[in-house]
Amino acid sequence: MVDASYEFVVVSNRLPVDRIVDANGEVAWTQSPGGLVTALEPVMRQADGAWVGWAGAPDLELEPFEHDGIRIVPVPLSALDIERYYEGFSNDTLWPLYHDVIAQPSYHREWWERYVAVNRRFAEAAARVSGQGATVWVQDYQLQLVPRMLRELRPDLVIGFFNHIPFPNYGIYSQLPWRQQIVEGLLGADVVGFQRVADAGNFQRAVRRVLGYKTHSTSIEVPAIGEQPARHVIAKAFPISIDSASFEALAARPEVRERAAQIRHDLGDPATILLGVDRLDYTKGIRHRLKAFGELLAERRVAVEDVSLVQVASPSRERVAAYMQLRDEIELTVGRINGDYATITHPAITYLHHGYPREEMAALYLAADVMLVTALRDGMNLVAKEYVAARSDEDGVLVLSEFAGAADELKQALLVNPHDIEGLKDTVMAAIEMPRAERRRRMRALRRRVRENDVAHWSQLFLAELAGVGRS
Ligand code: GDG
Repeated sequence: MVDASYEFVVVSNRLPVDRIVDANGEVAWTQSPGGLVTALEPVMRQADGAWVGWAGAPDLELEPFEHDGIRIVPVPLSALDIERYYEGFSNDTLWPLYHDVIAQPSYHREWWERYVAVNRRFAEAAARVSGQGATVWVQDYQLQLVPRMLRELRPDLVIGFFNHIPFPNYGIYSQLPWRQQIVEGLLGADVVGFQRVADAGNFQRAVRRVLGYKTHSTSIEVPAIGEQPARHVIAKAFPISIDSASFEALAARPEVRERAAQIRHDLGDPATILLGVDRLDYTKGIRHRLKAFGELLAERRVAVEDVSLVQVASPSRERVAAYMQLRDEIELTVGRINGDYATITHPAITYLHHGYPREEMAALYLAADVMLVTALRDGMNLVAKEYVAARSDEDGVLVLSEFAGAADELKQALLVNPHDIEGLKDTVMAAIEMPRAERRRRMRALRRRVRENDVAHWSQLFLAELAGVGRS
């Protein structure tokens, strides 16, 4: 049994802890390294907080427990829930749709039914643990129906929602057979947060078109529904960030710096190291990046002795067909480029299909002269911000897609349209050839921005907006 007593409740698809089973079958929990946990931890401790989410493995019926001062409330998912709610509706319907149909979304009614059922389970779990008048913050596209379900169960709660991925324009959104239910689900929140101003605008337009409600600036007028009184819902941009100070400190550790030097050496001390770090996902523009680099080699604008590309593609959603196909395409391309241009001593591309510890990621950022973020569509892109935070030497060039949310903030990066392969090639060359003084000037400005808007600032802004609503 859990008391309905928590004043601050976070609801996300995944819990902020990972379950580790050792060789003796002993179970332990470790905190997962995400920025969200770091940002919310102080609020959690101060406000008597609970975190509701899935533990990451099928069919685990776990009692709530305490981890590092945070109440963890597991929500079980069966293998069929994972297949239909998570891999299906979340990652093969909503994900491609919300990223401007870069891949074709699949619409299946039984996936939708499972999405509704699982969202209800999360809402019920949150309703059970929330104290009277508590603040509940629901995270991301897997749980868009939770705000409304929760409001129906518990009208006393103050409810926030944050969408970590883009919200598409209405022409695309309107494809969704359940477009009305999703918009109504989100409007159960008092504050609906988005990464970019454009995302909040797209959502407001969807509300006007689907439901005919009026909007003024960031406010949406929701009329009385049944017993529920008329309300104002705020839809607004709150660009997320990283824990920049801790990332900077990590990158400053002597062993991380030594590791960075070692990486450069092991790659044959090329004049320039280009780096890409992404989950292996079709939104990240990895193919476009490889194509541009392959053409630069073919045209002899760069040589493998001088310029080396390291691509970390961490395994992701490996049971979804579009991701299997993407992996094949990328690995074929890497193989061809290496086959054509690598020498015994100098690979053209070092391709790593692994997840790495944070220390290794920081060392890679330090080793890289040029960071390539060429997403075709991305809510924010934290890798871009991590690269900047790591570079306390004020060196390194960030090449950043216009289509990543981070481009709204990181204006001193070299902004690119990754679909324009010629433009991308020219930008990569400009990054390789950029004089030290200009690199420094740009990196300083980027660092100022990332330091000022860190993830703690992000959560404070969001929660302050939510507290304002609660008082009105
Ligand atoms: C979604 C939105 C939005 C990656 N590989 C490894 C590893 N990572 C870490 C990175 C970074 C995080 O994962 C990825 O965050 P991104 O923001 O780049 O992208 P998504 O995973 O698509 O995240 C995105 C974000 O939510 C937050 O709102 O910015 O737009 O799509 O922190 O460093 N970390 C480690 N090993 C790896 O191999 N340790």
